[in-house]
Amino acid sequence: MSQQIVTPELCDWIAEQSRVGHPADAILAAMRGSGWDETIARQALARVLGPVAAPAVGGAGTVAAMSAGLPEPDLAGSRPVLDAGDRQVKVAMALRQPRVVVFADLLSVEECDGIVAQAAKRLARSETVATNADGSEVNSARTSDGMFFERGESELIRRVETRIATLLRWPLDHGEGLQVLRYRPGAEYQPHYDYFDPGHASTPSILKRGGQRVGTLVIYLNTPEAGGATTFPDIGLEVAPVKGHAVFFSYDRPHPATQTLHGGAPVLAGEKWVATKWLRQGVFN
Ligand code: PD2
Ligand code: ZN
Repeated sequence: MSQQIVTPELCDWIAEQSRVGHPADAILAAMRGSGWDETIARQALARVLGPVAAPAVGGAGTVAAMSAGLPEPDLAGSRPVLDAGDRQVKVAMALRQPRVVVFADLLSVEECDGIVAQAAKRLARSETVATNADGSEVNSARTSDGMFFERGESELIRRVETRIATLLRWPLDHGEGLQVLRYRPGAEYQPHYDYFDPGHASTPSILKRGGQRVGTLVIYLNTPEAGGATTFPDIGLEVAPVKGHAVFFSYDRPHPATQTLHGGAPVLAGEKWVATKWLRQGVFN
């Protein structure tokens, strides 16, 4: 096929296949078999069948089974405010495909300051800085400083983790410990995927502990003076960091077709602090 676009005829065909009982993954397989690019095919499926119309990591098959396999806030009814147990959280923006949701006021100002204070004592350079042949430093993908909290290690961390589990309807024990990053002016996080690369030698051993990552929540702990947006290059989205707000996205399999490439744009002035919660398929201990 030369030019591939999602036409009304293609959408009608997908709707008919679904109506007669074919699950989304069978429709995807048929499309791929007749030469459709996987990303375009998934976009078309999502447009016709809904937000999670793609085979889940576990490969269950039907649209209903797929939607059960990912963290997902309860966005039914387009309510502007969600009940996260101990706090009402605003939905500032929601995108279906890829699933990206921006929350406002997930954390209070005091909670943000509390996490920064607890993390600041333990910050270390995030990445080993590589050196060129002449000994000068190579700019690594992530030029921030970071640390990990143990899950549930303080009352504040437990409270925030419980809220996240309620909001995203994903068991608390399927989450990694919160990671805090501090970006100074000029620091950035180049675009990457958060899932573990299936082709990387270390991945099988990483997956023994909790399986793949299936979702990410980046919480902004301060508002930088300038720069530092979280960017999604595949979909042209930039989320401005605002203290207490957060951006959530999920990915049903470890593949670029999920369109979850994302990065942290350089901080231009001031500092940027974030806390990231990665969600796994299974129990992470
Ligand atoms: O700080 C960010 O905006 C950012 C961007 C990309 C954080 C992460 N990835 C991450 O923690 O995975
Ligand atoms: Zn990331």
